[in-house]
Amino acid sequence: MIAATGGCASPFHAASALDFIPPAEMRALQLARLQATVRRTHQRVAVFRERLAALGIAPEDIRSLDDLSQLPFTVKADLRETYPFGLFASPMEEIVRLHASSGTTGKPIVVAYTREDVDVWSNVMLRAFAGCGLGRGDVIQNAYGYGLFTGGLGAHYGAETLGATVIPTSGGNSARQIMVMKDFGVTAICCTPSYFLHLIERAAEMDVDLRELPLRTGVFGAEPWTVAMRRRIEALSGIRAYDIYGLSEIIGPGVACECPAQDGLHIFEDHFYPEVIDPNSGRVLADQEEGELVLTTLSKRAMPMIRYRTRDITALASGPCACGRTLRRMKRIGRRSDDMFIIRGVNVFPSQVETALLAVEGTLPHYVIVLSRRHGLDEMEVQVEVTPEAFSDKIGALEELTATLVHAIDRVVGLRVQVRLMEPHSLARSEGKARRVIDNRSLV
Ligand code: DLL
Repeated sequence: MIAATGGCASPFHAASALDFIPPAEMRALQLARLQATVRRTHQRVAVFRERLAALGIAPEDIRSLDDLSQLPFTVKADLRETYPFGLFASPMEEIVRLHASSGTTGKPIVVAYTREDVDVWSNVMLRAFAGCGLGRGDVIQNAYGYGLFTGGLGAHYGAETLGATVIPTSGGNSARQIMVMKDFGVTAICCTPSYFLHLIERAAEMDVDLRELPLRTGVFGAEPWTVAMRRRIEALSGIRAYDIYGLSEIIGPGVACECPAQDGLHIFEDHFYPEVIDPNSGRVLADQEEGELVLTTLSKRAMPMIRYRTRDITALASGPCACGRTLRRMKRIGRRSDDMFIIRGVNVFPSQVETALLAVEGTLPHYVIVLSRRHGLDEMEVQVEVTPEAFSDKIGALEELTATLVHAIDRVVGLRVQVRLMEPHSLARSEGKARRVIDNRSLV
């Protein structure tokens, strides 16, 4: 019998049990937890109670998982408007941790955890790591930032619960990261994919060949990265690079993670119920249809989220996975609905540009997109670093490479843009989430 909330004497055992249960059992568990979550949120969160009242819905109306689609969405603005604690469903005496995520504007959003929530979080992170083939005996270097960001502590507790050895390096001080990696026998690393690319470079400068170290696994997330980027990372470092997804509003890292099949991310759906909707109409889409991911927490106590609109674009995958897990999968997130920008009427996502650039030999996986406005017209320049060999080529060869890149971007995006080849190491590196777009259009 599975308890309605997380927790089990042996976390490792709990990990495998729920990842492989028959879908019908999972649905029954989800429904019981959903009903409990809706009742509790209705009782304790005024905003939610008022919204249900306005729609004439009572918690008892949720009789099936499909009934979830009657409930109103929650959006980021709800967190801002109730800042800091307005969506909490537990009193402060029961809350053991707060995290915060800063947006691009104004105040951060604040998220809360009870002791049970932290246990659930550790459990899903344990399952994420286990799914990437990690376990006791692994030495995990955790280079996600420790602090208000959920990445550091989320991965830390998960790695400890797994029984692995965790080294809390946090982000930054790259030379020390490489020293630790080499001297402490690190077998796995967690950080953003862009920061790992930076570490690959630092290692080369320090004459350390990552391929000769025991390092074999990377668990990367917190920002979009393409399959082309994964290939580059794996080829340069000799590791397997897994994608992990999550967001502060739902729990932090550990909402979903890849497995050895590297074919979509398994959602820990006993705790997070996924829907994909049409971002314009709000209609729930079928499996395989691409749209905005909406998540409902099924066991969160301090800050339950009902139908939270993530803005992340994906599709749910049905059908069995080669790894045998029965957890549903989602496609890797290539883009957010709000990182799209429009240039001369064409919708562009940074991930399209990344895919186009990395398909061309001679480029390095470091780029930035600069948007500006000249004489009232939008312009887009893609600055991309190229290999030292390419950079030292004759002018004719550089011109040819530029033309190839312009053409490659045009093919994917449908727009001829300017491309500027940059010397290796000339673009800024990030320790956390990379900034891929610099929009100077409002400056004019
Ligand atoms: O980035 C939590 C996290 C930490 C996830 C470490 C994975 C690893 P936030 O700072 O709240 O939380 O940012 C959440 O980051 O809505 C996505 O847009 C983006 N994101 C997170 N993981 C991925 C991923 C953490 N694997 C926002 N691929 C999310 C693409 C991702 N985007």
